[in-house]
Formats: sequence, C-alpha cells, structure tokens
Amino acid sequence: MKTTKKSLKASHRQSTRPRIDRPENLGTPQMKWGSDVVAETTRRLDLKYIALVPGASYRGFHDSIVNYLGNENPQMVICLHEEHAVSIADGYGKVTETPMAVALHANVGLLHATMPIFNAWCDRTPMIIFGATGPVDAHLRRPWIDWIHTSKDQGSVIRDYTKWDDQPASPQAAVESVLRANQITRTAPRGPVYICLDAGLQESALTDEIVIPDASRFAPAPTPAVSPASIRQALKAIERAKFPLILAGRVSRDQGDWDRRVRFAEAIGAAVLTSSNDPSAFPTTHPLHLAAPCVRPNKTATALIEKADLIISLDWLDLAGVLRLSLGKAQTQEPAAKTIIHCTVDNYRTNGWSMDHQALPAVDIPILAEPDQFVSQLLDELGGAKAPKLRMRAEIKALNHWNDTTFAKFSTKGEMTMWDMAMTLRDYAKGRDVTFSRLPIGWPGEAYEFDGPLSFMGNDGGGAVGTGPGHTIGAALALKDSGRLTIGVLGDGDYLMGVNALWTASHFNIPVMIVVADNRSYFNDELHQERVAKMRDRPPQNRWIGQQIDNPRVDLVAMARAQGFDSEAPVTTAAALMKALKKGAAIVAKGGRYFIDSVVQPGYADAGPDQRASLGKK
Ligand SMILES: Cc1ncc(C[n+]2csc(CCOP(=O)(O)OP(=O)(O)O)c2C)c(N)n1
Ligand SMILES: [Mg+2]
Repeated sequence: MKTTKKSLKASHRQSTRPRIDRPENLGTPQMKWGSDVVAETTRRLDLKYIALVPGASYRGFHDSIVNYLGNENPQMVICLHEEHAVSIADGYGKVTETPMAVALHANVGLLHATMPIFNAWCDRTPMIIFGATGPVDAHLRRPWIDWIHTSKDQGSVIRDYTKWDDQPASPQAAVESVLRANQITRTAPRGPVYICLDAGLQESALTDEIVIPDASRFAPAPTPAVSPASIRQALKAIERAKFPLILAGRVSRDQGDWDRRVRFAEAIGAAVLTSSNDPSAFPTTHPLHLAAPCVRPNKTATALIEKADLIISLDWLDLAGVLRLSLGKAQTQEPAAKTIIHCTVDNYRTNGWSMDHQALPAVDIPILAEPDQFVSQLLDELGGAKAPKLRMRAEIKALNHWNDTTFAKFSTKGEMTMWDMAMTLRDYAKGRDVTFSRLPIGWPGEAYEFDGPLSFMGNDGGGAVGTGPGHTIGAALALKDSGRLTIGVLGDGDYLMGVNALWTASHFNIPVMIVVADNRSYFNDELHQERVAKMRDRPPQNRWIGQQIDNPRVDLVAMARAQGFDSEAPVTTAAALMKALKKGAAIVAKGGRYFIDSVVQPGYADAGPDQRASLGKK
C-alpha cells in the first residue's frame, strides 16, 4: 500500500481488535528441515508467544514458526529492541509463572538482551530464549556477515545468569535440548534458559525420520514436600512463640496460595510484613499486616522485627540484610536473639558470579521448599479449614495499624508531589481490579493497597532501569483477557530508556495504561550525589548536574502517541491525574492503550535516611 499522509494518520489510530499476523497459502506443512524439528518440539510445550527481533542467524527457525507452525503456539510478538523482547517475556512470566519464548539474533541480539536476561534471573522468571550462531561449519559461512555473527561458546555471554544453556549439534539433539530447557526453566527456583541454534543445523534438510515425543513425559516434577520432621520442628517453634512475625517474600501468584497464606497467619496469630520489591504477597489492609511494605525496614517494620521472638521467612529476599539493619548488628552473621525459620529453594540455584543470593542469614530451622508448599503443609497440620479463624494476640492488637494512622492528607491542587500522585493512584485503584505491573523508585509504601496476588507484580529484580515499559506490556499481554486493568507506573528515566517497547502493545492491541512520574530527572541519583557531596563537605546544590533530563524537555506524550497510544497534555495536579485515570481506563476497558505524563515535583515521598551510614560504610 502506498503511504500517504492520510494513511499514516490512520495507522497511528487505535485499533481494538486482537491481532494475529496470519500467514497465507501454507497448505499442509511437513517437517522437513532442522529448524522445523525445533519448532515442532516447541509447539508441544504450551508456549503461547515468542517475543523477538528478527535476524538472519535464525531465519530457518523464523521460517519454521511462520510457514510450518502457522505463527501459532508460539505466536510471534515483534519488538523494536531485544531488551524489550526479554522484558516483555519477564513481565509475562511474572504474572503467569510460566515461560514465554524469546528469539534473539546471533551474538549482537544476545548482547543487546543481556541486561534484561540478568534482570529475569534476579526475578526468578521462567523463560526459554532461542538464540543462533553460525553456521558452525565454517565451510558453509557466507563471507563477512556469517563470520562476524559466529561466536564460539555463545552461551558463555549469559551463562552466569541463566539456569542452563545448550547448543545442540543435530535435530535429534535439538529435541532433547528443547524438552530439557522447558523442564529446567519451569522448576523452582525458576529462571531463563538459552538454546543456541546453529544456522547450519536450522537450514539442513532432514535425512532421518525424527520422533517428537509426548512432551508430558518430560514435564517438571511437582514441587517437593517438606519433611514431617521439619514441619514438626516449625510447629513447635510456632507453639512456643509469643510474637511470631511472617516475612512474606517471593511467593506464588495463585489465589489458593494467597488464601492459605492468610488463613495460616490468622491461625497462628502472626504479624505480617511484605516487601515493596516483590509481587503482592498478603492483603496490605489485613489487621495482621502491620507496616507499610518496604525493601529496607521502615520504622514500624523495624519495631516489629525487634519485638518478634519468631521470624518465619517465606523466601524473604534479603533476610540477613533486613535483620542486620533492624537489629543494628555490626556484622551480618551476628545471630539475632530470636528463632528464625527460613523457607526457600534459592540454595538450589546460586553461583559464584552473581551476589543476588544476598547475605547469608543465621537460621534455626531451614526449610528447603517453595514457601506456599510449606504454608499448605503447616495449615493442614493446624487443622486446615477448621483452624481458628483469626487469632488476635493482645500484643498485636495493641499495635496501631499503619493504614489508619500514617496517612497525611494529600493535596489535589497545586503542582503534585510524589506523595500526592501515589495517593491519587491508590484512591483510583481502590475497589477496582487493577494490576500495577511496576511502581517507581520513591513510591511511598503507604500507597500500596493490595488485595490479591495480581495487585502488584513487583519491581525489577536486577535494579535495571529501562525494563519498566517491557514489563508492563508483558504483564498486560498475560492479563489481556482477565478483565483487569494493567497500569505501569514508571519513572521518566525508566520510560525513556525503554520507550519503544510501547509499539509492540499497539501492534498487538494489548490493552494497557502507562503513567509516568515525570520529575525530569534520574532523581534517585541526584540524592546519591547530594549525599556524597555532604559526606565530603562539598556543595550539595550541584546534585542535579549530570542527572536532570531537561533542556530540551522531552515530549513524553508525543513519544507515546507516535507509537499508537492515546494521550493528552501532561497533568500537573492530583485532580487532573484522577480525571485522566478515569478517561484512560475507559479507553483501556475497550481494548485501547493510554498514556499519562504525570508531572511531579522532584523529591520523594520518603527519601529515607542513608542506611549505609548506620553500617559505618562510606
Ligand atoms: C541500566 C541502569 N542504568 C542506570 C542505573 C542507575 N539508576 C538507578 S535509579 C536511576 C534513576 C531512574 O530515573 P527515573 O526512572 O526517572 O526514576 P527517579 O529516580 O527519577 O524517580 C538510575 C539512573 C540503573 N539502576 N540501571
Ligand atoms: Mg525521574
């Protein structure tokens, strides 16, 4: 079609029809090529999507997906950057706890994708990444291009932050490789796996008949149970405890698991803390949830940790770090004078390269299981459905509930602070089926009002700026038929680094809303520069240099509109934000996409004290 001004305008307009790019004239495709075998095995794995940026290194596999599979199971999700392909798979995997596939071109596509792969590793997100190299047989290489895009041991680029990688040398070996990748990525602790497909293998005609076995015979095993002895030990500790505290960390997205967690806390009368880094784990307005979610312990969380005589960590991300900060210990391994149960499978997956395993906690009752399995077994022992409804200990009842006491009023007029913006979104989401795919740095914990396992998807596990847009679109893809409204609240730095992920949402008509906390700065780092200047007795007012994203001011709205999102002028007051949220939600409810540039004053609701000072570090 000839591109005219009119047709360009029309193509920017929103469509709400679900989109599948359907291939034509396929006839009855037969499995004839090496890459058809990879595609056929992949088809058996129940992978709905494959996010990709194309490239000749996997043109054979690409053809197999389109002209052999008919672009179904998996269906291609085209992206404008490899970072987004992986971030979208990460966002999808966080919601569904199942893998999405990704395809990356040669060493160059893989190098582009390294940061979000590391992030997915830290997020414990399952994902099957297909890469490509070669032809490995130098005799088959096209001059120049095939040589620069062939690397020996390509998996070594990401081996330190993937669970497993392989480069099969025959179609038969590729069958095994794909089945094993699926098993490994779906086994907890989950994480990305990588299969590098030799271009020569992909493009070679099959000479033997290849058997594609029933994938169900290669399924991951059910999650292991906790031994009866460990359950007895934990129950004894619970029975003895005067003030048990549950640290609800990395747990599942399953509603049944959520309900069991609540029943368990109620049955034993434990106080509960949740992390602002991880997806929602416990209803934040429950009378046993006593402090605003946080990463580093806030004042109330610190008081609770000090008071507790039993801590039950459900895979809390940084147990030793949190105990060290709240108990003021000089050394991480200095034991806390309390009983500690720590339930995690993370020990199965650590390596010497990444320190994302965090500090080593002192633990009295280690439980090597997935936390929701542990909770379910404990609850069974406590009488399951018959366990006491809500055991309210006097000590816990006496504590004021943070939700009732800590809210300052927020202003609906005048230029918004981060607090005003956060409280407006909190008010908007109340009673609605909203999923926050991300929330920005500096978001006050008091604004987290979560009532289910899909209320919040957690932040970037790898602390990786630029993943917010991809995570949001991946989460929205997973939730597109759920009736939930997916909102990604992002920093302007995060948005701008990942902004061309938005086009993918428009291309596939994925309903989603993105709201940017626009402080025109990499503000988190302004605070760092201020701290350093103060430590060195230098002028803190220069903190903005090398940090502010201004002059010229970036037109965030134009960048969203250019990629098919609806959006209007930036909003500067809480009242205008609320209006925009309502308008945007109506558009998204009809299958559209909406962007809000929410201008906020630079500054965090609670920048917090520099905790490192208390560790005696510079
Ligand atoms: C890939 C990457 N680059 C740089 C950083 C360092 N960094 C951490 S937070 C941050 C600022 C993010 O800016 P924005 O998203 O606007 O949030 P704000 O701090 O303004 O609230 C930066 C640059 C990082 N974490 N990851
Ligand atoms: Mg910013």
